[in-house]
Amino acid sequence: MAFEKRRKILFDTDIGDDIDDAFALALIASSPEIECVAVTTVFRNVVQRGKIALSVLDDYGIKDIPVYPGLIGQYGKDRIFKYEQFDEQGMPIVAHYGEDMAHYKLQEKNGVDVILENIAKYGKELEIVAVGPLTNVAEAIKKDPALFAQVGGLVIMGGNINPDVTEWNIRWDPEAARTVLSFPGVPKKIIGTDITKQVTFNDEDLQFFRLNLDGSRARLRRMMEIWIKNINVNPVMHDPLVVGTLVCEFCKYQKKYAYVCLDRNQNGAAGETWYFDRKVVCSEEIEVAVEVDNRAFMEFLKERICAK
Ligand SMILES: [Ca+2]
Repeated sequence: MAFEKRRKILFDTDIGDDIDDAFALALIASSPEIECVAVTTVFRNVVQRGKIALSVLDDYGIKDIPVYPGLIGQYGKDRIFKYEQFDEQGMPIVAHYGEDMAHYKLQEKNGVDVILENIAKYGKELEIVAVGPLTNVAEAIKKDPALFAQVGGLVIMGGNINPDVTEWNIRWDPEAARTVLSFPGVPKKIIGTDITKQVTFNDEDLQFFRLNLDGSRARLRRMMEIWIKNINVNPVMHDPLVVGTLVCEFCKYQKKYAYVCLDRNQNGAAGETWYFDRKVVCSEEIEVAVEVDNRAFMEFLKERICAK
């Protein structure tokens, strides 16, 4: 069922390594129900990520959504992927970045300040949609918790309902995830990989996107092919599902209390998300996705981002 109200969002993304962020941004650009006031990038080479974001928006005919670099996190210069290359300054080159994106210009302000400024401007009207490590969002909370408390909601891709599984976004900054998920008073929703892995392209889906991402969308197809070549599995639409739920309710949720594990040695691995039925220390209430209508979502995604 579609929602009636237009959703005002700020999109915080680590676009550029996994392919799903780019599809999520294409979905935002193709969805009149969503008004995106800003994009902020996070994790390592945030400038190249911003240029990739601008190129996707441009390819979808959107020129008025400003893109801001956020924080690189504590893993800025370590090798993470075996196919990874570095520039002359030792900064990792983002896999989906191409020289044809070099001319795009990011805004000068830092993403963390932009998150707070937009909360000050829009208050409860604004939702933050966070689909990368939660470094920027946590820093905004630390900088001005009273202001942050005025945001309308947080919609997060991350975690896993299975307590033994760590998920990328939480694992790369578990302290930030703890700060965000234990922040009281703000409505929160989270969709974990136990759900998002159900929206993986089957071979038919993949063929559809290969055929229909053409014209100005060919760059998105090129990024998809780079990802498939590097990872060698069909794309998984983690982040687009989160965006899709802003338009139609593709998921069912349960209210839980989320606890992010920071312990690297004893009681679990850093970045595990543990969900409880009642409040425990360092936890706050959150709606956790427990079910998805995966085929309905996939048809929606195809229709939206390949619309002629
Ligand atoms: Ca992401």
